[in-house]
Amino acid sequence: MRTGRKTTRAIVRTPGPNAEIGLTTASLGKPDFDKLLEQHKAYVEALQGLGVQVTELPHLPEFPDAYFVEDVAVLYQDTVIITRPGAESRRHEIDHILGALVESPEILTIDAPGTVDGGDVLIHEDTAYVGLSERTNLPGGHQLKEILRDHGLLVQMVPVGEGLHLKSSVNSVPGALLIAPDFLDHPAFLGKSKIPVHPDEVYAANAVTISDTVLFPAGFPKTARKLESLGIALQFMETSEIQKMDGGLTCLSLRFFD
Ligand code: CIR
Repeated sequence: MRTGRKTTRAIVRTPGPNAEIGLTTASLGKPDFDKLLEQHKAYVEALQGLGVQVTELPHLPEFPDAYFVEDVAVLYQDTVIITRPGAESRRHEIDHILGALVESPEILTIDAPGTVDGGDVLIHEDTAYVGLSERTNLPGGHQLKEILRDHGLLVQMVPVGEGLHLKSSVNSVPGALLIAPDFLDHPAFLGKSKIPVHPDEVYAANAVTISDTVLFPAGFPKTARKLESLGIALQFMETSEIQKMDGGLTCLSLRFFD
C-alpha cells in the first residue's frame, strides 16, 4: 500500500550512558546501555535501508532524554517549529537542535507559557492532531494551532489522558490511523480510516511510517498480523530498552518528507 509521502531525511541523536537517569513512568527497570545503543543503531540502519539520509547528532551529557529528538521540533513542509518541551529537565534540549535545522526556510517557536512536545503532534492527511497532555498545554496547543492552520492544515485538539504523548497511542500508517482502543471513538478522528491495535498490545500503536514501510515494534503479533493482512509492509524493531524510558519508534527521529 502506498502513502505517497516519501521520507527523505531524518535527524537522530545517539543515546548516552546517562540514558538511565532520563524521565520515565515505566516500571520496567533500567535500560541496558549496550542494548539501547544496539536498538538505536538498528533503527538508524532501518531508516538508511529505506533510503533516508540520516544526520546523527552526538549524545548530550547534560540531557539524558535528548535522543528522543522528535519532542524538540515539529516539521511541516519547509517550516520548522521549535517546541518548548513540557518537562523542565528537557527544556534546553532545543538549544542543541537548532544547528541541525538552521537551513530550513522558516523557523518558528512556541513561546512561554506554552509548552509543546513533538510527540503530541501527529500530521495525517490534511489534519494536524495536537495532543493536550502533561507535556503539551493549552497555550502551547493554541500557538501550534495558529501556525499549522496558517499553513493550510485542519487542526484538532485531542486530550491525551493516559499515556505520555498522543503518538504513544495514535500514528499514521499507509491509508489509515493506527489507533489505541481508548481513542477510537474520539470525535477528532471521526470519518478517518482507523486500524485499532489489539487491546493487549497498546504499545504497538507507537509505530512509524517511513515512505511505504512501517517500522513496527517486535512482540505484538496480533496487531502485526492485522496490518499485514491489509497489505501494509512492516519492518520489526526491538524496542525493549526504549520502552523502559517511555519511548517508542516515533520519538527517535525528526523526519522530512518530499
Ligand atoms: C520523556 O519522558 O520525555 C522521555 N523519557 C521519553 C520521551 C518519548 N518521546 C516521545 O514519545 N515522543
